[in-house]
Amino acid sequence: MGRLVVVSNRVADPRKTAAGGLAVALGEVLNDSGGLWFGWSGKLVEEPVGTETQMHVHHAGPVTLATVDLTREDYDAYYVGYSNGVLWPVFHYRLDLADFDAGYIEGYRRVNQMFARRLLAMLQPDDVIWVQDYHLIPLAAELRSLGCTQRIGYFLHIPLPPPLILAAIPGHDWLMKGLCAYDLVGFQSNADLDHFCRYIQDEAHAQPAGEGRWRVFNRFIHAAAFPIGIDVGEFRALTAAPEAQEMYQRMSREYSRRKLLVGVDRLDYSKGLPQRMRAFRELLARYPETRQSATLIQIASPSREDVSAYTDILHELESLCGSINGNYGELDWMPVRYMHRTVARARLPGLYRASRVALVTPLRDGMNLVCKEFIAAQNPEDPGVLVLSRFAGAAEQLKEALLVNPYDSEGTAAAIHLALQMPLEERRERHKALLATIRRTDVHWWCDSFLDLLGQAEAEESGTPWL
Ligand code: GDG
Repeated sequence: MGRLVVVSNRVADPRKTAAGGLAVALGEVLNDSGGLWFGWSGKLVEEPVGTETQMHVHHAGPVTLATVDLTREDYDAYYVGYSNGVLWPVFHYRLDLADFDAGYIEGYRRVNQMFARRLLAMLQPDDVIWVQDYHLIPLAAELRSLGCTQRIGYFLHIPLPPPLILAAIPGHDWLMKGLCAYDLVGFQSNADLDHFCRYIQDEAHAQPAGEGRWRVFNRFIHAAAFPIGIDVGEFRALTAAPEAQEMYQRMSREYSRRKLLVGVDRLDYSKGLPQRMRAFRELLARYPETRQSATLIQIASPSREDVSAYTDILHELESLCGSINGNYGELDWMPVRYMHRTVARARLPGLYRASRVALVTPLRDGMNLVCKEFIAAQNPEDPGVLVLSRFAGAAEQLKEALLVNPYDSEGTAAAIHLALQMPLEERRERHKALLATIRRTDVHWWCDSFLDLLGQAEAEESGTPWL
């Protein structure tokens, strides 16, 4: 395979220890092939729309990191407006939160065109390009219209909803046609893949052309599911390191008489945090013995605070935590410990390992990596139990978790109660199966299997007109 070129909204230096599993895994492949990683620098400049902003090029060993700045107007329309104000809510089935402003889609297209122009100048003939996530759906179409004939793959990290929900987006046909300019389109789950296949059949008359292959808009594309994983080895090493050990000891001492439940999420309306609090309140109400014996630690790390739906969810959550503690707390026990802060990555595994139950209950999630991190951090001799939403992509794989419907607070409370009481033997059996699954489909498997299939996909025929 030729040189790998990764394109994503943000670029991470894979050598930095704060980088997550995805950056590390992509970094490894980029290192092997001496690759290029291209994206936004994270910097905003005050230049007028349409001027070419600055490009920054750094070399991290054999990997080249190339980033461009955005103007404030482009950022507001492309990132805050269209990516996070339209695509994020709609793809998470929240049409009620979408803000369909015509200016946003223009800015989204403008930034994708600018990315295409800047990237094209850096491409080599045998490059293989891998575009990440919802910010950059039209990138391949823009590259193709400039004459790019290299192989281009795309992976969507968030869910893809059914055709009727997608059709609520003004310009959905343009957006989805853009996906068909790739050679391979990857999804987190079979459910998302199925929605894509239905859409291109219903709206674009796509014809099946062999396993996972379609003929659509006069060209062939592949579509498949690649559930993303974590670097299990790296996470277990992090769990054994001094900072996590120290956290584990401290939490175990502090909660020696109580069982700890843990939730770790970006503060996002897709994560179902108010619903989780209502289920926990239901647990305290219906099972009085839990009142003195269970404590929920909820980390809600700050996220996208410039989008108004995020401040609404913050207030709802604060009010629920306050009322649960006010109604059920005792002088020597508070049911909920809620933190609107980011916890250092090195300490997270210690917190996971000290917890008897993890509550991973999103209303929708492409995959969800927290549940996989929780499994990786457990002591196999005395593991905790995973309570997982059936609406997380991870639920397709993690069948040995206790699967719940997060909208049903009574049902979720009953599952949490079961988790708190689960006998050791059953905890071990479930954990063993879950650990085997996340090992088999770790982030390296994800990367390799995507790139293998992209390597097999036919390269775009040169000169094919596009859009
Ligand atoms: C998107 C999709 C898909 C969270 N709080 C803290 C913290 N985190 C870390 C977790 C985990 C990551 O952030 C969150 O990953 P998720 O997968 O759960 O969710 P999204 O951020 O929404 O990611 C998702 C993912 O892309 C990958 O494809 O799984 O479905 O929505 O690693 O540990 N990390 C630290 N402190 C925190 O307070 N250090």
